[in-house]
Formats: sequence, C-alpha cells, structure tokens
Amino acid sequence: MRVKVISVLEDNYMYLVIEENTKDAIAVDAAVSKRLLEIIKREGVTLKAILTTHHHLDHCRGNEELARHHPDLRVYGADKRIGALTNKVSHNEELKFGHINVRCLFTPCHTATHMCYFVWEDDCPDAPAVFSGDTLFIGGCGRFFEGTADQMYKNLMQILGTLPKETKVFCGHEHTIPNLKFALKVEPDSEAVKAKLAWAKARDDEDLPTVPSTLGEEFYYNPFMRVTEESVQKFTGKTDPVEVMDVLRTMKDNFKKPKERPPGPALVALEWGLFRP
Ligand code: GBP
Ligand code: ZN
Repeated sequence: MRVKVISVLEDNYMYLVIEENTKDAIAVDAAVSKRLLEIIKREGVTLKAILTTHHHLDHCRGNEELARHHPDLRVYGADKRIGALTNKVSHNEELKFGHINVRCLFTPCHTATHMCYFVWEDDCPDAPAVFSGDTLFIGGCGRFFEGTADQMYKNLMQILGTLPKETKVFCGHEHTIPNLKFALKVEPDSEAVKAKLAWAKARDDEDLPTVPSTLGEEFYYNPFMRVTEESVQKFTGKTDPVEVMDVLRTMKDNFKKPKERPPGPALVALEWGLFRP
C-alpha cells in the first residue's frame, strides 16, 4: 500500500491510499475534487471510496463532484453534514477494499462526530497508517470546537495512543511548526521537541511535508500526548491528566496570536523623527 500525500488549500492534506497490485485507490478527505481527479488520472488508479474524517468543508468539499464522476463511489463518514455521504460508520467498524483494511475510530471533540481511520494491508510488512484528521496533529491536536478535554484525552491516550507505536500518522493539516513552537514553551529543555522542530523547519525550507510521523514519536514531543508527564503537569499547574489537557488547549488557543496593538510612545516618537541626531 502506498500513501500519496497531496497538499491543498492553505495547509490541508488530502491522501490517496493505493493498492499497488490492483491499482484501486481510496481517498481520505477529498477537499479539492479537481486536484484529486488529475492525480487519479496521472497515477492510473480507480477510485473506490472516500473516507471523510469530519464535516468541515476543507476536508469534504470535493465529495459531491467526485461522486458525480464515479457513480458507484462509496463515501464513508460519521456525520450527516458530510456531502454525498453513502455509508455512515461507527466506532470499530471494519471496512475492506481488496487487501486494504480500515478500522473506523470514533474520536469526537474537534467535531462531535470526528472519525480517524486505521489502515493496514493484508500480508504486507509495511507499518499501518492512521489518518487522524483534525484530532491528532504532528506535535499537537485539533481545537475543541464541539467537545471536551475529557474526550480529547480518551481520543489521544486510549484510542489512538493504544495503536502500534510504529503506526504512521497522516494528519489533516500542516500545523507542525507552530505546534512544536508551543511544545517548546511547554517543555523548554526537551531535546525531542528541539530536534523535531529543527527538522520541520528544514522540511519547510524545502517546501516538503512533515507527514507522516509515527505514534511512537508523538509520545516524545507532542505535549497533548504527554499529559501524564511531570514536566507537562508542572507547566499547567495541574496533575489530573484531563485538567492538564484542558489547560494546555486553552494555552495553545491563546498562544502567539499577533494582536493589533497601537504603537507605544517610543515608536511614535521615532516615527515623528524626534530622536534624529
Ligand atoms: C496554525 O497554528 O497554523 N493557522 C493556525 C491554526 C484546524 S482547521 C489554524 C487552526 O485553527 N486550525 C484548526 C485547528 O484545530 N488547529 C489546532 C491548533 O491551532 O492548535 N477549520 O479549517 C479548522 O478546523 C475550520 C473549518 C474550523 C470550518 C471551523 C469550521 Br466551521
Ligand atoms: Zn477541522
């Protein structure tokens, strides 16, 4: 199984999971149909299904157009708000596409019906993959638009966190650098955060994606996966992991939002040329 990473819109990812023998393909989060149709054509693959993580339009806007082009297309997801939905999935439901297997993981919080998809191929030595949408990002997690810290704790620690450590993480957005800058604020002495941030900046310089990471790696640098660590607890002033999660999310929401500030008196004086020699 090959995963093709497709960057679209401002910082979104779409994915195409390709079964090499049959040339069948499954799309994850088909936001931009035109781009996907071009790639399907270029790769010579047949689109069998779309897996949608959540109803935000930057993850599913292309569904209807793709369904028009492929009348037998199945569109999976857990929310009525998802366009062209044909199959409503539930937690732990398993789907099979040739040799490719999908386990649907219900991870509500970013949205009330968010789904992650754990994917592996029969008789294949490759590591499995998880398409984590806007639940788990590299070095961070999604905003809690329709859920609570308790839900995100369960998502990250009990549902995604118990998948095999070598599982590759393909997330919904390229948010890695801002996430790791926040992670460094949480754990300023962390060599794991510093190394991943330096690597992510080098990738960015080359205009390359930072996906995938692995679940095992996330436990080393992602503060939201480290809510039981003493350093993260100290930073938040809490010990209960759900409360740690809650405080972390609020702090991240307020982290480095550049505010429109009127210039201070010194700057005004400079601008008026008062300090000219
Ligand atoms: C950054 O950090 O790079 N650009 C900023 C964050 C997912 S997209 C932008 C942002 O808020 N991204 C969302 C998020 O959850 N980020 C986690 C974080 O900042 O830590 N979205 O496009 C977002 O879900 C959206 C679409 C939101 C429709 C609401 C609706 Br309705
Ligand atoms: Zn979203």
